[in-house]
Amino acid sequence: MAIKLESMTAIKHNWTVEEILDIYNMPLLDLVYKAQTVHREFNDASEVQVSSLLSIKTGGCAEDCSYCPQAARYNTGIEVHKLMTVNEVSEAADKAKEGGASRLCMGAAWREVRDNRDFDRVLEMVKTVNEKGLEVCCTLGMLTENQAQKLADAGLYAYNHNLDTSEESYKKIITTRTYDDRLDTIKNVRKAKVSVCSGGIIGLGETTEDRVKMLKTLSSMEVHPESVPINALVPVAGTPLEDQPLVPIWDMVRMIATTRIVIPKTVVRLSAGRTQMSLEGQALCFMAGANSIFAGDKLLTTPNPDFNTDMEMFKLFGLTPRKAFKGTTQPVSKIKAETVESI
Ligand code: SAM
Ligand code: DTB
Ligand code: SF4
Repeated sequence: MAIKLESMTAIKHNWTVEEILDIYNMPLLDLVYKAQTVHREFNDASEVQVSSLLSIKTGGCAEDCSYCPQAARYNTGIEVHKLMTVNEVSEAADKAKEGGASRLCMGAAWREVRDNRDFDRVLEMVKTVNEKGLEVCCTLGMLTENQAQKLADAGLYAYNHNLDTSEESYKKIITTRTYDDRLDTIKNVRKAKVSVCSGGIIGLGETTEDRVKMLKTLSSMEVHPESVPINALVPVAGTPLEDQPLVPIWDMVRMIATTRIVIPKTVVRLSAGRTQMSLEGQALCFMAGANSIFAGDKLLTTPNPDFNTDMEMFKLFGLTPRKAFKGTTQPVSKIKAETVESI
């Protein structure tokens, strides 16, 4: 009979900045070893959750996020596009599923959701994608409790709303909303029992302490986010951060490993910036506990490795894509996040 070992690492919600900083600064190989050990204790290390991104409304955003090519005030030359039709989304969802994605994340360049016809259309999109057996995620900006509930009722599985950086550094990157606005939306998503996806970007010019403070905020949440995307800044010409140097792979590995250790059960997503990374670099990120990627040749507006390239990479590393709604037997359209997030 197989003996089930008791879990050796407790899940903590009271990590201090000093403790997290000590983890982040461990000798690199010790850090990766520790992160991989924690990862194997809590998760199936052979599985990677694959999400596909779809920009359902592109550009023209009122916010001033310094990193973002979609802010109307920067001249980035992206093609602005009004809200897609439900049919267009349905076709894109089929393509994502064929490519091996288990989750479709629909992004809109909005400051916040407004209760209007566009939102009704998004609810219809959520319903349509959910009925295809894909996990549906949205990232639409700020949400009220009522809007979060409407999305949940339409079949939304997860909502992405990043903290991006520490509270102190946030003010230098974005002035048109506050850190508390961000936290309030995350609370509203939680209340609607939708799975929370929240992480950040490194390479904005922040300090190590800023990175660690963001992880402190995420790991202090009463319920940890079910997924934490770690993005490397994609510097886009025309944005205030266009001249930022590329993030060294070692910083990405450290950030992923530290996230894995302080939020052990979460899905850590190796997000934007993979086109700038070698296969060896990405292998180290998986060793450090990353267990999700965005797949498909486009993120929202910038390039990303295509599905085939990533499937080759999985084959090379012996990884397999995780099935949608793993761990539940309920009909897809009735699924609520609370029943499916045990990984
Ligand atoms: N407008 C919504 C919002 O801000 O929440 C949703 C879309 S927004 C593009 C989603 C996330 O993409 C941001 O929070 C940020 O973390 C990430 N992002 C945007 N531009 C990026 C870039 N140039 N490099 C890396 N990540 C980026
Ligand atoms: C996240 O953390 N990263 C994704 C998704 N959530 C929405 C977005 C990355 C965007 C990169 C820049 C672009 O393609 O526009
Ligand atoms: Fe708008 Fe989101 Fe880009 Fe900020 S990150 S400018 S809110 S689309």
